[in-house]
Amino acid sequence: MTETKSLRVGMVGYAFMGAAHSHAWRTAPRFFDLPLAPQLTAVAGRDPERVAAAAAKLGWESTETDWRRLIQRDDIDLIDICAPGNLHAEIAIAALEAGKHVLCEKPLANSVSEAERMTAVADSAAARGVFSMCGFSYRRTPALSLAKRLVDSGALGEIRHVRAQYLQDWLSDANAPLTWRLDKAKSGSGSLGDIGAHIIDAAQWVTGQNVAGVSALLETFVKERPIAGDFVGLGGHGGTSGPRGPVTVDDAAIFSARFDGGAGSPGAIGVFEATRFALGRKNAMRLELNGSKASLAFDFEDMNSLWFYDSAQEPNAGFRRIQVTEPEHPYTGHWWPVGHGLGYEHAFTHQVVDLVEAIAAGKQPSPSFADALQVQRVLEAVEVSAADESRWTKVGGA
Ligand code: 4PW
Repeated sequence: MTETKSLRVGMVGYAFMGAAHSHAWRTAPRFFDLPLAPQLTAVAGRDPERVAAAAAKLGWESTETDWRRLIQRDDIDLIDICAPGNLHAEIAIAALEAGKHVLCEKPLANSVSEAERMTAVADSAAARGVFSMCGFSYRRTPALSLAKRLVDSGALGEIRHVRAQYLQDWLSDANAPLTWRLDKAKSGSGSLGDIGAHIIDAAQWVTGQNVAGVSALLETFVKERPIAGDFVGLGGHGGTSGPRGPVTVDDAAIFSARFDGGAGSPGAIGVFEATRFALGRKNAMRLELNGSKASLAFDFEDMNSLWFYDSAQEPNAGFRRIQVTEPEHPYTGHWWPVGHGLGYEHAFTHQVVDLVEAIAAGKQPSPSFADALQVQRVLEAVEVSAADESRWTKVGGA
């Protein structure tokens, strides 16, 4: 028996996303037959004690305290970037130029110009067989993958409405700490880039249409929060008496949009909403499409379901629930029998599966940095529109 070649991974960052990615790298080869065997070779983080503890907990073989060392190491084939957005461009470009494949968390960058530079480097690296992918993990949720399959099959007809929401509530408490996600210099934007980017990507990917123009509002409800100190993570309580610092990002983003249609069909119109202040909504990442023949609706809080209404087959019968846990559905046949269902972490595992398969086949993985650059352009258009009293703003490059 020939031994499967390794894909030696070096990961930067080890907090929430780092834990999700570590789980995915460990789990993917246990449930899927992969052409390359992921090896959790090294994890990097600035604090030596914390990174050592994270490595032990998450299953990494060694540690570095400077991401540059990961890139210099010749026993690493792929750099997985789970660091805040202000580091993405520098790390990704250095890694690709050193011949390492890259998986980069979303949003791709903190600005369009960074994303453009990353995409140019990624495109030339791909020509040398060095590949990159942006971590829009929700694409790999089986029910959203099935939604894409249905749209591609023509089942919805011409798409007219796109309704996309990403609703969370972990910042509703005005004393939740001022973590890096609330610091524009590190995160680029707030709800807009952190979770709005996911619904922009999902809407564009499922419909096959790009957002061409927007009219937007951004709001910051809580202007100052307790300094985070050692706190790492989402939400939490930073106390009421200590020093506070300014929140420099949006708490909520809403915008209306026109899509570009493509291939002779008129574009859809859309509404988007991203907030971390929707009390009671924990991870309501939702997409609803209304086409000329049928409609579909997805809500991550009910992630093993896709709701479908076909006007020809079931006139006036309302939406039908498709239980997306069966072997014929995307990814699900590799998991549990008789419809036991999947969770948040599975999309990250599927992301690793698709990335490893693309690398082994010498093909560009999806979403590419170019796909993520298009999302970045929408984020920028939203900010430009919101800063100018919601003026209609064309998406750059569209
Ligand atoms: O992309 C991630 C989402 O899946 C975000 O960075 C944080 O986790 C906040 O929501 C979820």
